[in-house]
Amino acid sequence: MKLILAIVHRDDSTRLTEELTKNKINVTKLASTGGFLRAGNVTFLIGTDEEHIEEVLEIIRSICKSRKELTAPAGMYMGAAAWPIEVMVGGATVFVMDVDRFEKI
Ligand code: 2BA
Repeated sequence: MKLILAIVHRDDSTRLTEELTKNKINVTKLASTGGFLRAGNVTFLIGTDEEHIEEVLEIIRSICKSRKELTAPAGMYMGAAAWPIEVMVGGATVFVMDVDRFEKI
């Protein structure tokens, strides 16, 4: 058993949920916030067997696209507001972890 933890852009989260559930993949979504942009994103928890890992990753790849976001750095620079900077976000940040034990109680 593996746990996939995938942090995705909020604009991709509805389609990703639909596609995963359509393929009978169980998913839990958590509202999360990126530390750098301090903007909302969505964290997916997906518990699945090893043989489904690539299928899940392929679905995530097909839906989560990278995009540019503008962010205003915190604070002032020499008395003036700092210029917004552009950062590239996503497609998705994915961690795949081993699960020692899985029980539904
Ligand atoms: P944020 O922390 O809001 O980061 C958004 C994007 O800003 C990142 O996109 C990256 O392109 C850029 N960025 C982050 N830290 C930066 C820095 N110190 N200097 C310059 N640019 C920086 P992604 O890498 O695609 O990450 C998207 C979101 O995934 C992150 O949102 C965060 O919520 C999560 N994430 C990424 N790497 C992570 C990690 N190693 N552990 C936990 N969460 C992670």
